[in-house]
Amino acid sequence: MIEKSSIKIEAEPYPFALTAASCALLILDMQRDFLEPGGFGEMLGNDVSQVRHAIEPNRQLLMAWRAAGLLVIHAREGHRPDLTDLPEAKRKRGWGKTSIGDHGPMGRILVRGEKGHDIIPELYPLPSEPVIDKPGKGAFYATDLHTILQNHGIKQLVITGVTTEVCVHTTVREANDRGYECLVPHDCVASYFPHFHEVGLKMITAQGGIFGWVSDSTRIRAVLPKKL
Ligand code: TIU
Repeated sequence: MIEKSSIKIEAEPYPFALTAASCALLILDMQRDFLEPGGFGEMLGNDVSQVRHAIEPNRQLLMAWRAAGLLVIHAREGHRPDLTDLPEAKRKRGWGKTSIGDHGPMGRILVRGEKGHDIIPELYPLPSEPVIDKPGKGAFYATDLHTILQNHGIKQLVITGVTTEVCVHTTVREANDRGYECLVPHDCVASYFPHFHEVGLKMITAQGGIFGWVSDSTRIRAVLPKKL
């Protein structure tokens, strides 16, 4: 049996009471399209090397989470090959030479089934781990994430991935409004813009934890239970 009582984790703005049995790890958009050259991140004019430092802390947290026998969920941002779920407003933005759906070195940009759309090998999902394919920034919008979490009795989320101020922030806000307690390990999220990363984290913890808590992955790993 997983321990039902809570374990305190040092966090901002105050300790997070982790209840392992009802806490899932949600890893957002650790896809080649955001972390490797030639994908969506670079198409938007970003330097993808800025976000790669989050890979190793995510890998260690993922291994610890799996070793504890707890629920892991992965999400990917992307669109149907026919692009029928791509709003024109999203397709047009970016003003680059290429758009979502165009061909790049890793296949069609941000399109499901393409190499660039898939999760990086370091964090590749196990067959038992649900993968949420989302057309937007938030992982709850137009997906079955909430249903899956409810079916597993999940009330808390440790949310990681890229980018801090875009998909992580949007998902933390969505989760908070649906009643989940959100903990964000600062070393497992990253942005192409370091100042947006810093202020994005401050926005989560301000006003007594308006959206949730921020801690680091070492502290979280230290309190995870051993395999059941
Ligand atoms: N552009 C940017 O910073 N992020 C995204 O478009 N998506 C995610 O954050 N996943």
